[in-house]
Amino acid sequence: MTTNATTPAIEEVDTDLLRQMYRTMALIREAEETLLKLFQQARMPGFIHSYIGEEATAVGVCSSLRPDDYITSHHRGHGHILAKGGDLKLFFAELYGKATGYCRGKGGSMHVADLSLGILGANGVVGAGIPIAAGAALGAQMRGSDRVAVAFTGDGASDIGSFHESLNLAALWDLPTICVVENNGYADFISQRDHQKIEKISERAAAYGMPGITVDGNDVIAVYLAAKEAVDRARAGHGPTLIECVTYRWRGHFEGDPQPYRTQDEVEEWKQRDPLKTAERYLRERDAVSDGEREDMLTEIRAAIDEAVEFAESAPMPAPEDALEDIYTDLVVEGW
Ligand SMILES: Cc1ncc(C[n+]2csc(CCOP(=O)(O)OP(=O)(O)O)c2C)c(N)n1
Ligand SMILES: [Mg+2]
Repeated sequence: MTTNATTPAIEEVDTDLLRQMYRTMALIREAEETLLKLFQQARMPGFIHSYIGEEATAVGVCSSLRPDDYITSHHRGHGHILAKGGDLKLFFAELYGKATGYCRGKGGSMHVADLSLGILGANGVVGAGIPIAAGAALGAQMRGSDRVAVAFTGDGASDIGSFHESLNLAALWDLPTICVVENNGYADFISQRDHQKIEKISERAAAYGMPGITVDGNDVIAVYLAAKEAVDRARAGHGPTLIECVTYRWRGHFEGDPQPYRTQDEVEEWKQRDPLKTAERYLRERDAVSDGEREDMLTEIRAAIDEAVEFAESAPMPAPEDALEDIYTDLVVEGW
């Protein structure tokens, strides 16, 4: 079954939840904008794949999850970590490669994990998070637990073998997993129309024997409602769902990408569909946010981010002698 995006039932979403979702989206936007500034000032090392413009997807999906549910993320994963409740200080310290970071500075931007929050890891290998989520779902099923596992992935990743293999087995074994394809229109420097024949990725679900749905990935309510239905279904033992969230990345593939493959007009057009503005409109329609409240919220978020940056910048680098600690293989080669 493939369903078209439908008008979301706004009234089904509680105002407190809507406010909370807006706040988390604003937190992700502010954290990402701070990261960009730090990167431009050469204070932030490594590669940055910005999530700006896609916030409604991470937040809509993670708001439908319980704290003990699992997620796997990818190279553009900052939004997922923060939407699942990631700690700002540990997050920033990890991105700085510091010893106090989530993975003691050994993971960086593309490998943030927090097992206590069910965040099984971002992943620099395209498509690699999908079988990990399927495996976590299989584990939950075998233990008789009702936890579900979400794999966040991209349109490019939906062409990778691990996507097809994971969805096939997930459907066959009724695994409690949800594959969320963030279709932001591009894989690296290639537009969707140049890397796959189909337009709607959710149509692939039919080939595996699972429901598939395409939603407006910039509308947090639409995403939340689709995710909630899929999560309820998975938790009740009825198997996986493929959710395609149609969205757009405002920045280049990575910071420094000259973006010859798209026009600034296209970018500007999508900025008119800012997911934060849509969520704010929903709140204003309910009289649930004033300019003053919005400003207070942003001030509070910025203060928390400043504190996290300070924590990260003043933290020590990992000690060279700890390089072989916290790794899964314990291979000692004679003479090394
Ligand atoms: C297995 C693998 N192949 C190729 C790459 C290089 N690579 C990094 S990101 C990317 C594009 C991914 O596109 P998409 O899944 O749409 O995610 P987006 O960047 O749009 O969020 C590619 C090809 C990689 N990291 N891993
Ligand atoms: Mg993409």
